Amino acid sequence: MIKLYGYPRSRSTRVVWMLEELGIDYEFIKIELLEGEGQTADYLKIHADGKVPAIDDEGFVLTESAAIVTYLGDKYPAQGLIPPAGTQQRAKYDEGCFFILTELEQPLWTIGKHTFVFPEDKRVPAILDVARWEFLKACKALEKNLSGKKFALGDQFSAVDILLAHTLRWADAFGVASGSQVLDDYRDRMSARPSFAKVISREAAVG
Ligand SMILES: N[C@@H](CCC(=O)N[C@@H](CS)C(=O)NCC(=O)O)C(=O)O
Repeated sequence: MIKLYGYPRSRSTRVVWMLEELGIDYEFIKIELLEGEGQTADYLKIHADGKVPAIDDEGFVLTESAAIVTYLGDKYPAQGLIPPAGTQQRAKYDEGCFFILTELEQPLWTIGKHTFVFPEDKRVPAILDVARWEFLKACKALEKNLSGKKFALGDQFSAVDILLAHTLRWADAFGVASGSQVLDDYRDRMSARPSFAKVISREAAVG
Protein backbone atom coordinates (compact mmCIF):
# COMPACT_ATOMS: atom_id res chain seq x y z
CA MET A 1 0.00 0.00 0.00
CA ILE A 2 1.23 3.53 -0.77
CA LYS A 3 2.46 5.46 2.25
CA LEU A 4 1.87 9.21 2.15
CA TYR A 5 3.92 11.40 4.46
CA GLY A 6 1.95 14.56 4.95
CA TYR A 7 0.42 17.22 7.10
CA PRO A 8 -3.17 18.45 6.92
CA ARG A 9 -3.86 21.55 4.81
CA SER A 10 -0.33 21.63 3.38
CA ARG A 11 0.88 20.73 -0.11
CA SER A 12 0.32 17.08 0.81
CA THR A 13 -3.40 17.87 0.47
CA ARG A 14 -2.79 17.76 -3.29
CA VAL A 15 -1.68 14.15 -3.02
CA VAL A 16 -4.54 13.19 -0.70
CA TRP A 17 -6.94 14.69 -3.23
CA MET A 18 -5.34 12.77 -6.10
CA LEU A 19 -5.47 9.50 -4.15
CA GLU A 20 -9.12 10.11 -3.31
CA GLU A 21 -9.94 10.85 -6.96
CA LEU A 22 -8.15 7.65 -7.96
CA GLY A 23 -9.98 5.73 -5.26
CA ILE A 24 -6.92 3.76 -4.13
CA ASP A 25 -5.99 2.75 -0.59
CA TYR A 26 -3.14 4.53 1.14
CA GLU A 27 -1.68 5.01 4.56
CA PHE A 28 -1.49 8.64 5.74
CA ILE A 29 1.52 9.15 7.99
CA LYS A 30 1.36 12.53 9.64
CA ILE A 31 4.72 14.27 10.00
CA GLU A 32 4.52 16.64 12.93
CA LEU A 33 6.15 19.55 11.11
CA LEU A 34 5.40 22.05 13.86
CA GLU A 35 7.19 19.84 16.37
CA GLY A 36 10.27 19.43 14.17
CA GLU A 37 9.60 15.84 13.04
CA GLY A 38 10.53 16.80 9.48
CA GLN A 39 14.11 17.36 10.57
CA THR A 40 14.59 14.05 12.38
CA ALA A 41 17.23 11.67 11.00
CA ASP A 42 14.56 9.09 10.13
CA TYR A 43 12.42 11.49 8.10
CA LEU A 44 15.41 13.12 6.39
CA LYS A 45 16.11 9.72 4.86
CA ILE A 46 12.75 10.01 3.09
CA HIS A 47 12.80 13.72 2.21
CA ALA A 48 16.26 15.30 2.03
CA ASP A 49 14.85 18.71 3.03
CA GLY A 50 12.41 17.39 5.67
CA LYS A 51 9.29 18.61 3.86
CA VAL A 52 5.95 17.10 2.91
CA PRO A 53 4.60 15.55 0.81
CA ALA A 54 6.59 12.39 0.12
CA ILE A 55 5.32 8.98 -0.86
CA ASP A 56 6.75 5.52 -0.48
CA ASP A 57 5.23 3.21 -3.09
CA GLU A 58 6.54 -0.25 -2.16
CA GLY A 59 10.05 1.13 -1.62
CA PHE A 60 9.95 3.76 -4.37
CA VAL A 61 10.25 7.12 -2.66
CA LEU A 62 9.13 10.29 -4.41
CA THR A 63 8.89 13.91 -3.28
CA GLU A 64 7.45 17.11 -4.84
CA SER A 65 3.69 17.39 -4.88
CA ALA A 66 3.30 17.88 -8.66
CA ALA A 67 5.70 15.01 -9.46
CA ILE A 68 3.78 12.71 -7.11
CA VAL A 69 0.39 13.64 -8.54
CA THR A 70 1.72 13.09 -12.08
CA TYR A 71 3.32 9.75 -11.14
CA LEU A 72 0.05 8.52 -9.64
CA GLY A 73 -1.96 9.64 -12.67
CA ASP A 74 0.41 7.81 -14.99
CA LYS A 75 0.45 4.71 -12.80
CA TYR A 76 -3.36 4.49 -12.71
CA PRO A 77 -4.34 5.57 -16.25
CA ALA A 78 -7.80 3.97 -16.17
CA GLN A 79 -9.19 6.91 -14.20
CA GLY A 80 -8.09 9.31 -16.97
CA LEU A 81 -6.75 11.99 -14.64
CA ILE A 82 -3.68 12.68 -16.80
CA PRO A 83 -3.49 12.79 -20.59
CA PRO A 84 -1.12 10.18 -22.06
CA ALA A 85 2.55 11.15 -22.49
CA GLY A 86 3.48 12.36 -25.95
CA THR A 87 0.09 13.96 -26.69
CA GLN A 88 -0.68 17.65 -27.09
CA GLN A 89 -3.12 17.38 -24.16
CA ARG A 90 -0.23 16.11 -22.00
CA ALA A 91 1.85 19.10 -23.08
CA LYS A 92 -1.04 21.35 -21.98
CA TYR A 93 -1.16 19.45 -18.68
CA ASP A 94 2.58 20.11 -18.19
CA GLU A 95 2.11 23.74 -19.15
CA GLY A 96 -0.57 24.07 -16.48
CA CYS A 97 1.61 22.39 -13.82
CA PHE A 98 4.64 24.56 -14.53
CA PHE A 99 2.54 27.72 -14.59
CA ILE A 100 0.99 26.86 -11.23
CA LEU A 101 4.32 26.06 -9.59
CA THR A 102 6.41 28.87 -11.02
CA GLU A 103 4.02 31.76 -11.71
CA LEU A 104 1.08 31.33 -9.36
CA GLU A 105 2.36 29.52 -6.29
CA GLN A 106 5.65 31.37 -5.95
CA PRO A 107 4.33 34.88 -5.21
CA LEU A 108 1.65 33.37 -2.99
CA TRP A 109 4.22 31.35 -1.06
CA THR A 110 6.37 34.46 -0.75
CA ILE A 111 3.39 36.13 0.94
CA GLY A 112 2.93 33.11 3.20
CA LYS A 113 6.61 32.90 4.12
CA HIS A 114 6.86 36.58 4.94
CA THR A 115 3.64 36.71 6.98
CA PHE A 116 3.46 33.50 9.00
CA VAL A 117 5.91 30.79 7.86
CA PHE A 118 9.34 32.29 8.48
CA PRO A 119 10.55 33.22 11.96
CA GLU A 120 9.78 36.92 12.54
CA ASP A 121 13.41 38.03 12.23
CA LYS A 122 13.60 36.56 8.70
CA ARG A 123 10.42 38.25 7.37
CA VAL A 124 10.74 41.16 4.95
CA PRO A 125 7.40 43.06 5.01
CA ALA A 126 8.48 45.24 2.07
CA ILE A 127 8.25 42.22 -0.23
CA LEU A 128 4.51 41.75 0.31
CA ASP A 129 3.27 44.47 -2.04
CA VAL A 130 5.26 43.23 -5.01
CA ALA A 131 4.33 39.60 -4.29
CA ARG A 132 0.60 40.54 -4.23
CA TRP A 133 1.03 42.42 -7.51
CA GLU A 134 2.79 39.43 -9.07
CA PHE A 135 0.09 37.04 -7.83
CA LEU A 136 -2.71 39.20 -9.28
CA LYS A 137 -0.86 39.40 -12.60
CA ALA A 138 -0.68 35.59 -12.72
CA CYS A 139 -4.39 35.40 -11.81
CA LYS A 140 -5.25 37.70 -14.73
CA ALA A 141 -3.43 35.43 -17.16
CA LEU A 142 -5.08 32.41 -15.62
CA GLU A 143 -8.51 33.99 -15.93
CA LYS A 144 -7.99 34.38 -19.68
CA ASN A 145 -7.07 30.71 -20.00
CA LEU A 146 -9.94 29.47 -17.83
CA SER A 147 -12.74 31.66 -19.17
CA GLY A 148 -15.52 29.59 -20.70
CA LYS A 149 -13.93 26.33 -19.60
CA LYS A 150 -15.30 23.85 -17.13
CA PHE A 151 -11.86 22.52 -16.18
CA ALA A 152 -8.26 23.63 -16.71
CA LEU A 153 -7.85 21.37 -19.76
CA GLY A 154 -11.35 21.92 -21.15
CA ASP A 155 -14.19 19.49 -20.66
CA GLN A 156 -12.53 16.90 -18.50
CA PHE A 157 -11.35 17.06 -14.90
CA SER A 158 -7.62 16.28 -14.60
CA ALA A 159 -4.87 16.29 -12.01
CA VAL A 160 -3.92 19.83 -12.96
CA ASP A 161 -7.30 20.92 -11.54
CA ILE A 162 -6.19 19.51 -8.19
CA LEU A 163 -2.99 21.56 -8.20
CA LEU A 164 -4.78 24.67 -9.36
CA ALA A 165 -7.80 24.50 -7.08
CA HIS A 166 -5.55 23.71 -4.11
CA THR A 167 -3.37 26.75 -4.84
CA LEU A 168 -6.43 29.00 -5.19
CA ARG A 169 -7.82 27.62 -1.93
CA TRP A 170 -4.50 28.46 -0.30
CA ALA A 171 -4.72 32.03 -1.56
CA ASP A 172 -8.15 32.29 0.01
CA ALA A 173 -6.88 30.83 3.29
CA PHE A 174 -3.94 33.30 3.26
CA GLY A 175 -6.44 36.16 2.79
CA VAL A 176 -5.07 36.95 -0.68
CA ALA A 177 -7.86 37.81 -3.13
CA SER A 178 -7.60 36.50 -6.69
CA GLY A 179 -9.47 39.54 -7.98
CA SER A 180 -11.37 37.26 -10.36
CA GLN A 181 -14.90 35.91 -10.14
CA VAL A 182 -14.00 33.31 -12.78
CA LEU A 183 -11.22 31.94 -10.57
CA ASP A 184 -13.28 32.09 -7.38
CA ASP A 185 -16.17 30.23 -9.05
CA TYR A 186 -13.76 27.64 -10.47
CA ARG A 187 -12.14 27.11 -7.04
CA ASP A 188 -15.55 26.63 -5.41
CA ARG A 189 -16.71 24.24 -8.16
CA MET A 190 -13.63 22.04 -7.75
CA SER A 191 -13.96 22.14 -3.97
CA ALA A 192 -17.53 20.87 -4.26
CA ARG A 193 -16.37 17.56 -5.76
CA PRO A 194 -17.20 14.53 -3.61
CA SER A 195 -13.49 13.61 -3.56
CA PHE A 196 -12.71 16.86 -1.79
CA ALA A 197 -15.17 16.07 1.00
CA LYS A 198 -13.19 12.84 1.45
CA VAL A 199 -9.95 14.85 1.62
CA ILE A 200 -11.36 16.94 4.44
CA SER A 201 -12.44 13.93 6.45
CA ARG A 202 -9.19 12.01 5.84
CA GLU A 203 -7.13 14.99 7.01
CA ALA A 204 -9.42 15.51 9.98
CA ALA A 205 -8.89 11.88 10.95
CA VAL A 206 -5.12 12.37 11.28
CA GLY A 207 -5.66 15.51 13.34
N1 LIG B 1 7.93 22.14 -3.83
C1 LIG B 1 7.55 21.30 -2.74
C2 LIG B 1 7.33 22.16 -1.50
C3 LIG B 1 7.15 21.31 -0.25
C4 LIG B 1 6.95 22.20 0.97
O1 LIG B 1 7.50 23.30 1.07
N2 LIG B 1 6.19 21.66 1.93
C5 LIG B 1 5.94 22.40 3.15
C6 LIG B 1 4.49 22.17 3.60
S1 LIG B 1 3.37 22.84 2.42
C7 LIG B 1 6.83 21.82 4.25
O2 LIG B 1 6.95 20.62 4.38
N3 LIG B 1 7.44 22.70 5.06
C8 LIG B 1 8.24 22.28 6.16
C9 LIG B 1 9.62 22.88 6.11
O3 LIG B 1 9.84 23.80 5.29
O4 LIG B 1 10.45 22.44 6.86
C10 LIG B 1 6.28 20.51 -3.12
O5 LIG B 1 5.45 21.02 -3.90
O6 LIG B 1 6.12 19.37 -2.68
